[in-house]
Amino acid sequence: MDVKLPNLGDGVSAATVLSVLVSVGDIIAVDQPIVELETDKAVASIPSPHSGKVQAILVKSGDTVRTGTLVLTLEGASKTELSSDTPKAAAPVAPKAPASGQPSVSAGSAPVYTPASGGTVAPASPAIRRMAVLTGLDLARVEATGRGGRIEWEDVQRYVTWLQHAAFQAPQAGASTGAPVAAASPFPLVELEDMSKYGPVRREKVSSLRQKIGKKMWESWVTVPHVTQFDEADLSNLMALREKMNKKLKSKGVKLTVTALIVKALTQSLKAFPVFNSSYDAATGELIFKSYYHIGVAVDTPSGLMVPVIRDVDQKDVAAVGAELGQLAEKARNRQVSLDDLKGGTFTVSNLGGLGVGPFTPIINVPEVAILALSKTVMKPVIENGKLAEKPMLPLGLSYDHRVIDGADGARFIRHLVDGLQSISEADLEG
Ligand code: CAO
Repeated sequence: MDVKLPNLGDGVSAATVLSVLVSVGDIIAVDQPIVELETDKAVASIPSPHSGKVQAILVKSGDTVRTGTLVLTLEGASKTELSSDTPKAAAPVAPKAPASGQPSVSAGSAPVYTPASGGTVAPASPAIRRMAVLTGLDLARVEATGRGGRIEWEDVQRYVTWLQHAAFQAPQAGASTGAPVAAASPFPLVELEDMSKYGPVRREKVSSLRQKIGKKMWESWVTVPHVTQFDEADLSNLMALREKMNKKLKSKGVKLTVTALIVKALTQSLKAFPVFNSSYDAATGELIFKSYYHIGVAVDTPSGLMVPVIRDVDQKDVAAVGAELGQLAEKARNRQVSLDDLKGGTFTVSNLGGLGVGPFTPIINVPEVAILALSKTVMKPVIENGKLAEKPMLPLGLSYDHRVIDGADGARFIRHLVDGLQSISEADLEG
């Protein structure tokens, strides 16, 4: 039986095979990851829709694959084991070998690279063109190696690595510190001294997901001027409401967490301040206002941070939002989240409160323009109507893109949110 690549998700036409996770002769189960793919957006593994014995493998690391590409053939697979749904690309990740064709750069040596002659810019994806506008990178100098003469991210990486070496006048080849050969980095490289001279060290390859996270964080940090504003909300009302609702929902097997209530309540503030639910297209100087409220929730997984997205939160009741939050977080932790689950967010919530920490400054999940951090709710003494009272206070941190949001708007937004959380009622939590 043939196993072909499923739909890779909206807008994803091709992917690169990072690794093949099975071998000829393996007996595999339904939903067992068979290959890991990398797209412009994410790294994901593809689950097998059938069980059986692997007869032949038709792809290898580095191949470009598309929806429908034949991945492998199975013996002894039963049609009854076919998933009824089209399987989706699922979860991240595993260590990634350096992509073939990337320049090998010994620490300290100049990568071999011949920049394009300039003048004409080869075709490139909108993400690459936007990055070039934002950073002032001259794409006409980038040697294009993609299909049909397109500029790929790897081409940009090679060019930037070469520029970095040129800019910092790296030592000549042969002056290596003994570090292993490195793949091209998506970040500006800082020259490292040999740390083993101070004591024993151990080098460990980071996973592809870690590299993706790092790249996203770096892109956000260098392209978006961040401001973080802090406040706190008295959750007495919200926690009492949560307890009451959880009693009602117990029979349905749903348990609402504080995160679910806040994610739901937040959409009212986003509606009141639409710029917080927008993206900024710096290339055209336009704000893109979204009439949908897809909230990303940062999930701590064994492989690293992932941000699955709950769609149309404003149209769902809090029970549906809570159930979806639980399912997506579970899928993320089990590496079963699909590429589509990770896309299309308009605003992100990051709750580290369960880990017991105080206020922190979250990094904006670009191309969104703001992110909300939730920290540990603690009982605190507050003065209310002239009397000392003990209240569960939730610290909030709001980071926003200062290019498009002024401090006063940030203050108004966070006050609106705090007021909304403090006066929350069941009506606010309906679909
Ligand atoms: N203050 C105090 N306690 C909190 C809390 C907060 N802000 N948030 C959660 N908790 C506690 C609750 O007591 C909860 O137990 P109860 O059942 O008694 O309510 C317990 O933590 C567990 O909550 P949870 O984690 O199971 O569920 P959640 O919906 O609150 O959070 C999720 C879900 C996905 C946000 C969380 O599991 C997670 O992964 N958080 C880490 C996010 C992260 O890594 N952010 C950093 C990204 S970089 O900015």
